[in-house]
Amino acid sequence: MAAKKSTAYDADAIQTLEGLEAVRKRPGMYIGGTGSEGLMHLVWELIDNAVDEAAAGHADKIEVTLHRDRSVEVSDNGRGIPIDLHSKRKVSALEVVFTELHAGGKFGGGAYSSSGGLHGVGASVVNALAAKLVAEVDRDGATHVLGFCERVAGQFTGSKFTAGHRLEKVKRISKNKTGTRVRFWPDFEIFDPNAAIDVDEICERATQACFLVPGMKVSVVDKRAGGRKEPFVFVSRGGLADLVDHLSIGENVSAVITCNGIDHFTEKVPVHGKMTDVERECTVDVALRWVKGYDTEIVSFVNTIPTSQGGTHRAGFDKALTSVVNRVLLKDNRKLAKLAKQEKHKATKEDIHEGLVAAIKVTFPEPQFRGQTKQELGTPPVEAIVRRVVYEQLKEWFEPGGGPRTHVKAIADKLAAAVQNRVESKTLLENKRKAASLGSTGMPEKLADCRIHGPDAELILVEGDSAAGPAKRGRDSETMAILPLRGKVVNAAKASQKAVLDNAEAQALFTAMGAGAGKEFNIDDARYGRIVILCDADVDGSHIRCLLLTLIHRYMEPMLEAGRVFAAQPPLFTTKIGDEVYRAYSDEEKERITDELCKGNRRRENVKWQRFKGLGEMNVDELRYCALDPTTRTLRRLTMDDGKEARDAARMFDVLMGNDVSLRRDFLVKNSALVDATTLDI
Ligand code: TSJ
Repeated sequence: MAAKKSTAYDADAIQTLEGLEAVRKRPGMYIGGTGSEGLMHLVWELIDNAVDEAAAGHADKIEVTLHRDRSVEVSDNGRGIPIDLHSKRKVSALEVVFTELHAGGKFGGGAYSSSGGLHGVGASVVNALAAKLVAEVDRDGATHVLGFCERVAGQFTGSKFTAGHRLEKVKRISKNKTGTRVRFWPDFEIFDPNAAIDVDEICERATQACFLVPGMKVSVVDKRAGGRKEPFVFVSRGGLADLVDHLSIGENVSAVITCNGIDHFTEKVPVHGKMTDVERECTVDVALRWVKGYDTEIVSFVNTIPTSQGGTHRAGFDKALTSVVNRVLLKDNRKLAKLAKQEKHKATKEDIHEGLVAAIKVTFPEPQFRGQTKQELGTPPVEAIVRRVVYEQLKEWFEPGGGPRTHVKAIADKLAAAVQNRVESKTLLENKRKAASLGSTGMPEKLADCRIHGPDAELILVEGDSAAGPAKRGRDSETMAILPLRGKVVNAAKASQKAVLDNAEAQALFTAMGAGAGKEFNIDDARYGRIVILCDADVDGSHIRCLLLTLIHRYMEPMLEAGRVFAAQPPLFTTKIGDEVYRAYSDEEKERITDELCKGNRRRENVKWQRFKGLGEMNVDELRYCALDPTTRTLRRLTMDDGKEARDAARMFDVLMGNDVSLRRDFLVKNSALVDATTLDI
């Protein structure tokens, strides 16, 4: 619908609309795309604005409603977007927010100076990509409304729209009631018709935001067809301490420790083109705890923005932690006395990170970001501020009179063991290499090695001896090495480093790779460029694959990161029609192929599928076809996410189900991406 001519649309307004047209011409530049992800961006923009108002201390309730007509509404009980006339444009500030690119809610760093800035695309982008938008502001004893039809400001009355800049007062309300409500109807001329809003993703993001703004209550209501009946409501009183608790997996070593403080710094910023010193106040909030195990989870934020790449706040935290652990917590530790004589008793950052769960947040105006994706905090003086706060408060917690003694001792024991383990396992690994049943080549006896090593060589881990024979015969012995796994593979999610290095199967794998293990692993030394896991398609096979992947994730992570770990996927079913062999990797595929085969006048019951035999029962040709020959086999590339999933599953093996094997099987079948049939050819 075009703007009616009841109000003359002035030159300024037309110019601003041209700005919004630019967004419609290149939506990808502003929101990444026109699919579901792009649509989600618009929702984030509204939610982030409301969260910023709450983070500034002006709101404590946010409501997100997904309406049946595909519109989305976000409201808060903050001060209400200002409605007074904007000095330059002679229209309301509210209209400017929704029509001027980059005006956002930021007003040049005034009231919102500690908010995101960089991550927000601005509310005008929401309007630019909406067919219709209605903003309501509660303040000064009334509800004020401004609508936008195809980006043009005005008022909706029933199905009629009248263009104009004036806000309508639609209701008298209590003087104390304030807030902002924004509802928009995405323009499906721009968005893919099936672009959809994922309510779970909204709940997840809302939960995260709640940890950053303690006391803020977020509700998410899904009124769409098939939506959840109950609204999702979340609030965190403990903030970062709750977040750390939420991120803790497994058994805790200590309670959550919190540190907070405020300090100031000055920085030079251009004011009217002149470099001027301005003083900034910086708030530091940190929460941390150790859990059993070795995984590290450290998250950091500036204001309400996640900094996945860390930055100066994270650096200050790491430095403080390393020095306070060594100078206070582990000072004169008896377990480290022997190592102290050789000057090997100092805990490294990596030792201290074992089992650490931490959340770091700093709050200050106009943060600088750096790095390719701008997800790293750059502001230099923040490092020293975080370092001071964390050092001083952890020192107090570790010293007598601070935290509970049992907790302090448990942390000290854990970190002393980490130091010991590191120093010992270095020698252990060297000794183990010698002690393992190694042939004259220094390689494991059971390894059938290939002739050429390096990036093009491949190490195939084969479950069981019976499959190893055909695998050896069917491979290309130039570049493919076979390592049969006979014994039990250690569960690296739970075993100590020492127990892992003691495990014969793990040793054979590390020795064959020849690149060390754990922190010492150096991918450049690897004798093979790829690892291929070849296990049966049944539950036991998935279990072994899960353990191998967990082992690789913990001790050879760079291989996984570089995308050099694969799982071979033997078919689940085969059938032979004449001379032609058909293979199916899932039930659906089996049905699809049957349909295809019965298009003529063949009857379904004449297509007899054979369930996959064990790898050990395959003949050389079958094995070559589905696991060895690069031109015919199907491999699935395993990712870091698969590694994490395997680790979590491995952790659960007995945490959740004791030793009940059947339950464990169900769990594996349900949860493991390791048994799903997503495939990838290389
Ligand atoms: F994205 C958005 F702009 F559309 C939007 C903004 C959406 C939602 C749901 C909420 C908001 C929003 C903005 N909530 N609260 C505010 N606050 C202000 O814009 C505001 C209020 C008062 C003052 C002041 O200095 O008095 C300054 C600002 C920026």
